[in-house]
Amino acid sequence: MRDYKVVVLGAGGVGKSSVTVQFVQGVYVESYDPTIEDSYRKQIEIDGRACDLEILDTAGVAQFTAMRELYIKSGKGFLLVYSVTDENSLKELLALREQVLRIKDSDNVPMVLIGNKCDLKDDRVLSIEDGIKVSQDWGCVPFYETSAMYKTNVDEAFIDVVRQIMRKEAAITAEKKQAKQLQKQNALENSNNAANTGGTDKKANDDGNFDTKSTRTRNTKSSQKENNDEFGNKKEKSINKCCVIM
Ligand SMILES: Nc1nc2c(ncn2[C@@H]2O[C@H](COP(=O)(O)OP(=O)(O)OP(=O)(O)O)[C@@H](O)[C@H]2O)c(=O)[nH]1
Ligand SMILES: [Mg+2]
Repeated sequence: MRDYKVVVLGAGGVGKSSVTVQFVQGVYVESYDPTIEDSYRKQIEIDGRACDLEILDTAGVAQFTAMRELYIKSGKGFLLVYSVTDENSLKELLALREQVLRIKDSDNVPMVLIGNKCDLKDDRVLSIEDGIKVSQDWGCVPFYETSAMYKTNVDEAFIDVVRQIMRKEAAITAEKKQAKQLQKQNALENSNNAANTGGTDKKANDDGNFDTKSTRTRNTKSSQKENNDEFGNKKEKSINKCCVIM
């Protein structure tokens, strides 16, 4: 079973704990008890794959946020939560996202944007469009309006971020596999090349016209030709070949 570490971030009181507890335990917490740090585990099957989720519910209130950097370092995916009833909570997320990207040193971090408390119609100060705009500014980060109270879009948001982590891991694995294959192919070509060079040398010997230098020069040239792209630029493979021959 694969481990997926998801971190829930956002300003104080936006509903991070309520959303998390609704997802993990299926209950709604009415009371407000500011979080210092809570960790949850949930096993879930996503796309036929068993996943072990570790969810870190972080503090939003300023006096408890000292550990944020550590949480971000350890997280693989992030739920960035604001409340549709609190304009400042969305503004705070902009800085939080910057912090995530900086610490992860990447623009490609599994992430969802959540506008929580969408059931509070009378208290709403941020529209769906406000959320969509931010999601677009962030390069079309998936955006969900949620209600922890009614469990609206809660599962969907968590599953989305886990899927993003899965996709990212699959892409990294595929890249590694491709690099390995390329390495193997290069090694094979190099050894073939070395064998060819030996063969030509032997023929030259048979003809009684032994000239290692000219044979090598000829091989190098032909290697260079076949290893140049259509614009005459050297392909990386040719560098390896030349290294072996020379
Ligand atoms: N109506 C409504 N109230 C919500 C919703 N989500 C959370 N609340 C309420 O908002 C208050 C704060 O929720 P929490 O989940 O504790 O907020 P938090 O983001 O974890 O707060 P910190 O831990 O201090 O950062 C609680 O009283 C919740 O019951 C929601 O979707 N709808
Ligand atoms: Mg909390």
